[in-house]
Amino acid sequence: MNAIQVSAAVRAALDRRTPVVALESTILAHGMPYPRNLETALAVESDVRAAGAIPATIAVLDGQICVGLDPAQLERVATADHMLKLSRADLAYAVASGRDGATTVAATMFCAHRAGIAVFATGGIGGVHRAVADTMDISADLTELARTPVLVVCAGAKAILDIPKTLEVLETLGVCTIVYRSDEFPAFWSRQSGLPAPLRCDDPARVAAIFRCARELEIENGMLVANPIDTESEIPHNELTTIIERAVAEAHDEHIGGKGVTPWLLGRVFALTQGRSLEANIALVRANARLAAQIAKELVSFC
Ligand code: PSU
Ligand code: MN
Repeated sequence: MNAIQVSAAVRAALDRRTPVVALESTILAHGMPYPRNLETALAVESDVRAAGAIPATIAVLDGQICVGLDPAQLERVATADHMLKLSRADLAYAVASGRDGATTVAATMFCAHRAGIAVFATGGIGGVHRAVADTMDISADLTELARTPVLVVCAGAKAILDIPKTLEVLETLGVCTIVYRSDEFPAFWSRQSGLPAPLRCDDPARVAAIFRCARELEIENGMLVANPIDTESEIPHNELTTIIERAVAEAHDEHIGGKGVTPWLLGRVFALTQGRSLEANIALVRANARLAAQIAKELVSFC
């Protein structure tokens, strides 16, 4: 079975040891409305190229895990209304049934590693949900970070989550969590979360050196690099507090559960901020792609 199809451009980059950055597709299919999702996908890919790396957006199309999408495939992911949301748990189902699906952070890490890609950029990772005591809802992104040696650049954990518990779980799972150029762990749309950075690093070359060292030590975990959103694009933490509390309470009242929780909450925060959250989300994912490309370049120059 050849379920993983690596595009010619990504294959050539990997063979020539050109830096490659993996990108996920759930953010496109379930995290942003059309047409901004497609514009963002194209902008993020060109940001990666401009920074000297090759983008590899990952999705499942007709049961094929595609690593590296062309513009028509990106459009299909951004417009199709039948895209499944695929975590590790769902990948084999989607492949065996010939389905289309967008990959979450967890599934994208898995596929990237299988394809030989070490660096991956996203917006915000999933984590421990605020209602965890009732729902046991803890994103599979955290367990994937514990088991798959891929470096994930994000803007922290989404502020709709319980960030203190998310950081505790990352520590328990042994995931090296580094904040880039800040002493505070960022909260996705905001630079601040009120929580200290577990570790701090100010230089892409050092981040690459740490990842490389983890490989040499045979620490088989992933690594998380949290890149705070820039000051001009952020929505300050205190402005979001009541909006997020309201969205979380509404999700509970509407009995939103399982895979639907994160997309639903992102949609509610979009509505309650009159679209400001989307502009922040686009700015942060583009910044993460640029940083990931810099780290990927440092990583190839090491070997
Ligand atoms: N980053 C974004 N928007 C998103 C996501 C990340 O800016 O929509 C997606 C990722 O695919 C992540 C998922 O894996 O949200 C988390 O979903 P869940 O909480 O169901 O594990
Ligand atoms: Mn969940």
